[in-house]
Amino acid sequence: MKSYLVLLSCASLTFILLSMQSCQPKGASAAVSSEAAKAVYVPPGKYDEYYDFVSGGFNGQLSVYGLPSGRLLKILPVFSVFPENGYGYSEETKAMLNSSHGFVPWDDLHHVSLSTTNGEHDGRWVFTNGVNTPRIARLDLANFKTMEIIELPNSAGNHSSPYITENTEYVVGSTRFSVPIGDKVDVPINTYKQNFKGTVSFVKVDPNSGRMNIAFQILTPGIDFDLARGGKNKSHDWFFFSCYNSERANTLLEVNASAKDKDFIMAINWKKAEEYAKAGKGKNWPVSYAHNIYDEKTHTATSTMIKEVLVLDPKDCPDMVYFMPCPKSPHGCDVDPSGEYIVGSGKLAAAIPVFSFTKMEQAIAAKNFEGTFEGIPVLKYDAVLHGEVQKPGLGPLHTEFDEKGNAYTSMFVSSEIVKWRVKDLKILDRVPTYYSIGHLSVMGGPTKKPYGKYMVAYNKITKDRYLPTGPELAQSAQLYDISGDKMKLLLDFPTVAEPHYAEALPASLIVKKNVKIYKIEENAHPYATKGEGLAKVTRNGNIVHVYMTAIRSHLTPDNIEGVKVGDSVYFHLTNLEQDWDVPHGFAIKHANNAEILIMPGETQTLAFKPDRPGIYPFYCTDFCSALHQEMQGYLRVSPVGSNVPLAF
Ligand code: K7E
Ligand code: RUQ
Ligand code: CUA
Repeated sequence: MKSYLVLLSCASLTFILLSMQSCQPKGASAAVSSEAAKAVYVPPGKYDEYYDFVSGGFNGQLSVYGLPSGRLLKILPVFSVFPENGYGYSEETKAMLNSSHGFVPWDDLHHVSLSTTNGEHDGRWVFTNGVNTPRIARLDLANFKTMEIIELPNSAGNHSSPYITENTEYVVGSTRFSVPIGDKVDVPINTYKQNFKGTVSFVKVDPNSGRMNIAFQILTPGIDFDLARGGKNKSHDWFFFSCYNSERANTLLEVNASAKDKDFIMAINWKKAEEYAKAGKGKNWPVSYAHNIYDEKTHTATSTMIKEVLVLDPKDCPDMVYFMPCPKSPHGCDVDPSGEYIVGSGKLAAAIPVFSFTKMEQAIAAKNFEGTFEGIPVLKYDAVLHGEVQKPGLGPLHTEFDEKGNAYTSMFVSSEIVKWRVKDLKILDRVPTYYSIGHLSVMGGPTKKPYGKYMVAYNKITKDRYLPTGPELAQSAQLYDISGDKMKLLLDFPTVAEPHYAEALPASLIVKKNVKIYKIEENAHPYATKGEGLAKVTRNGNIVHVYMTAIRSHLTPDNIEGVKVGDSVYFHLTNLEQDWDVPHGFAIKHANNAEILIMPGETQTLAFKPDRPGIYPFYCTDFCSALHQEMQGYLRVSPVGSNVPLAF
């Protein structure tokens, strides 16, 4: 470097030396860098140890990263249309994005829950939440597809979701924005205190198929629910939710919702709720919500509108809901692997309160209440507190746990992670994050048996970590080694859109599952074409169905005539391949929607309504073979009333 530095002026020399200081560590720290490089290096052709499922925030997608390498393996569309594979564009997948408000092709996806059996990952499903149009989605890890989306009625801002119970009995959602529900809908906003309410939805998950159904909703006061976790072991029957705005402000929340010294952690005994539901204590409310299911045999989604939901009012169901006071607008709400400790993170609090489940049970038995809030008993803070982590840093948000009894809390304001011991609340270590960390994720952190080893920080602000790519930089995740006493930063890696929570799974749980290829003979799509000889074009009125096949390297049929302006043409493309990673794509000039990408053995449909006569070329959009470029054809569209016969 020196050899050409001499040519530079003094000012630029100073600048370069300064930048060298910050980005080129020397001596001891250089050794750390090469150690870090080794720790995250996955040689070409080798696999990562963990699959990390990272929420995409405002892109409505989920992305899969390999850890420790930080390599992006896949983007899975959930709540947003995805031009890459036609999700939400193909006739088969449109119904996945249906709601009681019609087609909603976008959402804000914050959290991820990997299914567990007995509190440990079972590698079956991934649940995610749509915040904006309250929805919960289930993806299947046998095909990495969004298989089901259920809308939550009587709710708005489904933020504390999709957290699960220990055996994935239930997945929950709850209301961040209290809203008028039931028959009161159009009311003045300043009647917030009388008319605005929330709900918690308990969505039952079928243990075999994974199918979701809203079992019941619990009516709550109009305060804002933020995050949640299910209990474990002794707290198995309970669910915990953080909530802010117990002031019930409806304007300028930044001031008005921070007036009180304490808000709440809400504890719900869901086993009791189940009993009340069974005993007929609930009421069926008329509502309307969509339940969308993708069927693997027909490769088609269907959407059903459901017309009522069972609502339990805590007034009619004693001993089901309690409040624990929690300092200063808690955000995160996390349960340790033993199920004994519940951590509520008051964003504005100077300490992190840790509650004891045993003490909570005792306080409930002794009726140790400081009063009630909207008819719900409020337990005494001192009676339920295990203790407070003192001076942790500024802006505690989320906590995860390792296998050695330690907790890790993200500090948004002071941009750091603090490691502390759960038993005696002693702070053991702290590391900076770059910058303003939101969630963090320890491998297996929310399970009963965390794997530890790595932790990832998901930062909200990237500022100077990468060269500018415009005024906005990709969000930055950071990987830490947590196997020793001190946390060590190993790697920065950019993410897709804005990750909130993420959860990782040992790769062995996926590989063993043997993700499968669809067998062509099992394809039950009504317009499947199971062999090239069966390809055809049919007309019924002005509806034209094209039964098309794709195999390396041609589309059949590839010349189609007799289509007229104003016809509705459906290209049903069946991919006849039976090999790994040989999708074929399909696009036609001016089809105003998109392409579709068809996996081996699958059928997908692209609809096309030509608006003028002409010759419309179509082609395969995925480079599939040496003769991929030759995989093309023509559609002739004639004027209305022409008598060009149907031919193919
Ligand atoms: Cu803290 Cu939406 Cu989970 Cu983001 S939330 S950080
Ligand atoms: S072609 S390999 Cu369009 Cu050069 Cu892609
Ligand atoms: Cu098929 Cu390219």
